[in-house]
Amino acid sequence: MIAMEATAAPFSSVISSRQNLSSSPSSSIRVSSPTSLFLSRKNPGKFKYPRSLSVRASSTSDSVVTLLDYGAGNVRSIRNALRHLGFTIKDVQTPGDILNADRLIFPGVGAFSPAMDVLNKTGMAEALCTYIENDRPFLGICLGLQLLFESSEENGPVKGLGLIPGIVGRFDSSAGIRVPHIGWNALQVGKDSEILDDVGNRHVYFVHSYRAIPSNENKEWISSTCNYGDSFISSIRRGNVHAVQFHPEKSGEVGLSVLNRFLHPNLPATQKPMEGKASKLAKRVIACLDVRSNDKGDLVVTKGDQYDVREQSNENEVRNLGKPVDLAGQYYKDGADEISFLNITGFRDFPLGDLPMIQVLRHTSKNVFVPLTVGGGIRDFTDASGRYYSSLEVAAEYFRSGADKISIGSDAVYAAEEFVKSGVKTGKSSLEQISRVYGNQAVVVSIDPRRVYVNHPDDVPYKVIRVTNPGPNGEEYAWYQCTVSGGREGRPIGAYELAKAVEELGAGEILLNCIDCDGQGKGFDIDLVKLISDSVGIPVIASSGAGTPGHFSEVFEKTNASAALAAGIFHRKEVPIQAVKEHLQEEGIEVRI
Ligand code: 1PR
Repeated sequence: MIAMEATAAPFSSVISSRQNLSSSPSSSIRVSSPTSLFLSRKNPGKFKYPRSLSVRASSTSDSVVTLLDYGAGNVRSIRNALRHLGFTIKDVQTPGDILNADRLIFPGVGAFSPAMDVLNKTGMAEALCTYIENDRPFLGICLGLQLLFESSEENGPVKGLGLIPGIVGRFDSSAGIRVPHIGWNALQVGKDSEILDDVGNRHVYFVHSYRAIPSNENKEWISSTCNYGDSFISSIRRGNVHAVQFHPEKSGEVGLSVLNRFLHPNLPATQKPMEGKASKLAKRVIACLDVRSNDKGDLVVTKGDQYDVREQSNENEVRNLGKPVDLAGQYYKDGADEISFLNITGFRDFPLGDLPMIQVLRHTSKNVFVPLTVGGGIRDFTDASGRYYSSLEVAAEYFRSGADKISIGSDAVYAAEEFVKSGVKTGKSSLEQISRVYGNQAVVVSIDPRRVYVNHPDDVPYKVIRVTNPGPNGEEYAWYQCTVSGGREGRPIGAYELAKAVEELGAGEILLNCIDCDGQGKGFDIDLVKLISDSVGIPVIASSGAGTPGHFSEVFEKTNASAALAAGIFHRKEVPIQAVKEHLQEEGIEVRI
C-alpha cells in the first residue's frame, strides 16, 4: 500500500516484509539487470548475477514519484523540490511499494547504523536490493548513496546493502580539511552520467562527514568524483540506478535540473556551453534575517546596531526591513548560498508558540532550494500550561518545517561552561542531543561575543590576543566574552574556550558574530575570526560588520573562514549579493555563481 503525500514517518506502520516480498503480484513482469556488477551480499567482494525477482508493471501516472522516507530527519526539502517540478509524491509504506514503484527516490538522512536498522527490520533492505538489482529507476541521495556500499565506519563498522564494493569512511581531518564537508563543491563528471548533464562546471551542495572512496572494484559505478582532502565518490550510475552524495534539492537551479533529468530520463543533452568555473569548495556568502515580532505583533525582518534593533526615534519601534518569506525568496534568486533565520527573541519566547516563525520556514522552503538554517529559542522549555518540551522537540519541529540546520545560541553557552568546568560530556545538553539524532552537520552554534580590552594577557583566565587596533585607552590585548539572551548578559567564558568546547560537544559549524561590529559596516573582526577559525576543525561562518564587497575578500584572505554572512547591507540594498560574488571572483576567491 502506498500513502499519497503522507507526512508522518511512513515506515511506522510497517511490520514485516517477507510475505510482501514473496507474494508476486499477478500483473508482474520479469526484469533483469543489464549488468553483472552487483556484489553478492552473501559473499561480499564477489560479483554475482542479479536475481530475477518479480516487480510489478508500471501502473501509475508519469507525474508520480515514490519516496522512501524512513522518518529519520528532514525530507521536506526533497518533497518541496519534487512538487516544484510538478510531481506528486507517494510514500513507501511497505516493501511491496518499493517493488511496485515506477521511480524511487531514497533521500537517506541521519546516521548509517540507525538507517540500516530500520531498513533491515522493516524488510525494506531486501526490497531495495531487489529493486536496484532489477535496474529499476532509482535515485539515492547522500546517505541514500552510502547505504548501497558494503559497510560504513560511521559508529561501526556497520554492514550496508552491499550492492557496490567499497567501504564508507570518515574524511580525514589530519589532511588539513574541515569536517564536516559543508558547502558548494565542484565535480569531476565522467562520461554517461546523464542526470549530471547540466552540472558541468557548476557547484553543488554537500553536507556530510563520511564518504565512499573510488577503487578498481567500484570504478564501473562511478559517474563523478569530488575532491575534498582526497577524491571521493560524488555520484554513481549504472543503467537506471543513480545515487548522489550531494543534495540536488539544496543545490539551487542546477540541483533541480539533476532531479528533473532523473524524473525525465529522455530529455535531450544540454547544447549550451556550461556556465561556471567550479574547481573546488567555494567560499559561501550567506544572507541572514534577524526575525522578531514588532510592536503590532507582525513578524518582521529587523536589524540591529550592536544588537539594538529599535529605531532611535521617539516611538522607539522595532526597525522593520521587510517580510521574512519575501526577502528570503529574493536572496535565493540573487544567489545567496544559504539563508539563516534567527528568531532573535527566541531566548524569552517559546518558539513553538511562535507559530508565525514555523510558517515562515514552511513557506520559504517551498521555493528556496539552498540550505536554510534557523536559530533562536532552542532549549528545553515548559509552557504556561506546564507542558515540558525538550530542545530536541523544538529542533524537530524546525526540521519538519523545512530547516536544514538549526543554530543554538544561549543554551550552547551554558553547555560549554559546564563542560569546561567538569570536563565531562553529560550527553544531555541540547547540542549533544540534537547532533546525536540529526548529525553534527545539522547543528550550528551561534556565538555572540563582545570584545573586552585588557592591559596584559594574564589579566583574565581566558584566551587573550594582541589586537590589531588598540583599545580606547591604548590596550594592546583583548579577549572575547560570550553573551546570552541576545547580548544582554555576559558570561564567564571566552569565544575561544566556547568554540573548542562546542566542537567537542558535537557542533558541526560555528556562526561567529561580534556585537562590537554588528551593523557598523566597517568590516568583520578579523582578529576574532582568525582566532576562532584557526582553533577549530569545523567550518566557521564570519558574521557582523560587512559594509562593502571588499570586506568579504578581506575576511577570506586573512582568515580561514569558510563562509561570510551579512544582513544590513543586503536588507538596505546597499550591496547586492551578486556584487559580492563578482568581487570575490575578481580577487581569485572561488564562489558559486
Ligand atoms: O540564544 O539560542 O535563543 O539564539 C538567539 C539568536 O538570535 C542568536 O543566534 C543570536 O545571535 C541572535 N540574536 C539575539 N539578539 C539579537 C539582536 O540583534 N538583538 N541577532 C540577535 C544577532 C547577529 C547577526 C547579524 C550579523 C550581521 N544577529 O546574525 O545578522 O551581525 O549583521 P550586519 O551584516 O548587519 O553587521 P538563542
